[in-house]
Amino acid sequence: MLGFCCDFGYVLTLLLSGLFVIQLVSPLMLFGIFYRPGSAKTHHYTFVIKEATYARLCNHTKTILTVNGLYPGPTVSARKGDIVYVQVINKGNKNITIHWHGVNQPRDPWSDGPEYITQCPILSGANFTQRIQFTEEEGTLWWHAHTEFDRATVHGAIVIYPKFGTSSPFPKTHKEFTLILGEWWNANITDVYDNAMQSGCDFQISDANTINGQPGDFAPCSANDTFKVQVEQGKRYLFRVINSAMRTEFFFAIAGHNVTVVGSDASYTKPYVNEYIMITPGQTFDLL
Ligand SMILES: *[C@@H]1O[C@H](CO)[C@@H](O)[C@H](O)[C@H]1NC(C)=O
Ligand SMILES: *[C@@H]1O[C@H](CO)[C@@H](O)[C@H](O)[C@H]1NC(C)=O
Ligand SMILES: *[C@@H]1O[C@H](CO)[C@@H](O)[C@H](O)[C@H]1NC(C)=O
Ligand SMILES: *[C@@H]1O[C@H](CO)[C@@H](O)[C@H](O)[C@H]1NC(C)=O
Ligand SMILES: *[C@@H]1O[C@H](CO)[C@@H](O)[C@H](O)[C@H]1NC(C)=O
Ligand SMILES: *[C@@H]1O[C@H](CO)[C@@H](O)[C@H](O)[C@H]1NC(C)=O
Ligand SMILES: [Cu+2]
Repeated sequence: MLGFCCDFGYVLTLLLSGLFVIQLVSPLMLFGIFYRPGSAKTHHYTFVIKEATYARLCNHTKTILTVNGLYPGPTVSARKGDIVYVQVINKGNKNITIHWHGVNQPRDPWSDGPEYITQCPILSGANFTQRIQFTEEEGTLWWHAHTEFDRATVHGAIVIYPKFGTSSPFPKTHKEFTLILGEWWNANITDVYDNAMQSGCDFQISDANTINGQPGDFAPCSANDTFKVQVEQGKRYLFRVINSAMRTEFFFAIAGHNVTVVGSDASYTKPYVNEYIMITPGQTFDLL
């Protein structure tokens, strides 16, 4: 599955950096004594994993697993160089992990999330504090559950702003918006996963594609809930687009406009103008 490929890459990197740590541990400790991280800040978040009731596509009211009752979940924002501590309190009915998609996690492998690879799941009723350091990343990433199919509803954006005194290499924007593209199943997510595991067949196709948890106004009963942003003609906006879908690649466009890609997966890109983007699961694009 596309969404998970990257994580195997991490494991290799982590194993390699593990070897380096053994050799570098004393120079690093010396360095640690003298090094003062200028304006780096520490942020604290609390993620309560819990069930919440949501209705989409007419009658389909159901409980889904969420962080803090929100679907999509809260945005984690910081500046490059900052450290974020997230206390995950699992009040849900499942064992779960949270993964920081695309963050290198140097020296924090046990906070990285893939279940049974870098950490055991956080048991239902337990809590675990994860440390995330943005050493290289700048732009847009996301976090998501890394257990079974739970990331279908347990996910949110990560926004990493430039360090104080530095700025993004693209023109100033009037405002910015985060668009999390995703999928909604009327069925119970655990059942969708279990059915595929038991039958060996493909996963049941989702009932709707979503933007920030809302099916578009083409979908039944969603006219009042479609995600909308208000913009002023002639102004420049930044859209942070995240594909949180389990398995769907999306084409994304803004009617009557071209988009300029200026970043992807928390790295800046050479500006690229096109009528649309194609975005795969796990990927992010920053668009003007
Ligand atoms: C909603 O539920 C009612 C009553 O159960 C049923 O008659 C109707 O067909 C349902 N509509 C949809 C779109 O599922
Ligand atoms: C989803 O299905 C699982 C397994 O069948 C069950 O334990 C869980 O309670 C169900 N969740 C909801 C919200 O119905
Ligand atoms: C969570 O993990 C524990 C320990 O492995 C296990 O006993 C329990 O059944 C798991 N809970 C669920 C809901 O899968
Ligand atoms: C977190 O778990 C520890 C035990 O591991 C417990 O003492 C503490 O009260 C828990 N905190 C919360 C907020 O649940
Ligand atoms: C949208 O909201 C209006 C006013 O509250 C209501 O009359 C209408 O039935 C709603 N439409 C849908 C599709 O939910
Ligand atoms: C988008 O770019 C194409 C190719 O450069 C151009 O032909 C078209 O007019 C542009 N569309 C808009 C809405 O600017
Ligand atoms: Cu991921």
